[in-house]
Amino acid sequence: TNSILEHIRSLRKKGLAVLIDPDKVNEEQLEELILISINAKVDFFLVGGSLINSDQLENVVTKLKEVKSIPTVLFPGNSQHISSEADAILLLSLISGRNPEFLIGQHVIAAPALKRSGLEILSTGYMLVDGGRQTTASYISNTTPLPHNKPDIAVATAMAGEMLGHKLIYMDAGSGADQTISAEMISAVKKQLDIPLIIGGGINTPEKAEKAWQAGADIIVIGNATEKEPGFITEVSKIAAEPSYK
Ligand code: 1GP
Repeated sequence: TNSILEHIRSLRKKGLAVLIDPDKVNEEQLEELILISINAKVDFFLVGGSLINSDQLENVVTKLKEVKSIPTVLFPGNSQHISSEADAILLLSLISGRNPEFLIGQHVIAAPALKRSGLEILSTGYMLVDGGRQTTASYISNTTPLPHNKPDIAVATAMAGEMLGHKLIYMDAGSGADQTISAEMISAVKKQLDIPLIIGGGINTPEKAEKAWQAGADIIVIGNATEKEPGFITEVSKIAAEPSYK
């Protein structure tokens, strides 16, 4: 079924996803994040990251799956980051980069297991954008992120991603980015896209969240800032509840 994709397409509000890095949360913190997310009516949990050093992915997914009101979507760094317990997976093709391993290589390795898993597959054109410092994602993927101040490259890349059949575009400045993706880049890309646009990386104030939504993000992803201060989820969700700009 395409239930999660349909859910994303039908979002009539500013979508909010909370990213959980299995390496960074203990059981107690996870419980707190879950409670706050339920109250804040978060739309999705994303679970994963470029590098997972612990063996906690499966445990975290199992815990999140107890929450019936919020779907759990995997955000894998490679072909090993699969848990059939989740609802769906962002099958990321790193279209900002030129490393075949992350464009198609890992996908070939993962395909048989993905098919067996029964996970809903969300084909996603994934674009890393320079956020002012080297991120784990660009280091691990051995790719150069898109320049911060070149919206035209971002537009052409996202267009190519949609034309290739991706169902979603995710532009990411990387976890803990100093600079979020500019409003100019978000709105330029959004204007040329008919598929939902996900924006993340360095969103650590309600103002930055609002700016990204206002520029045209359908879903924003918050990770780092929620680990530091789970109450951030509540603050951001208050903005999400305000009438949409679109
Ligand atoms: C990173 O877009 C996500 O892949 C979220 O970034 O951790 O900086 O919120 P932050």
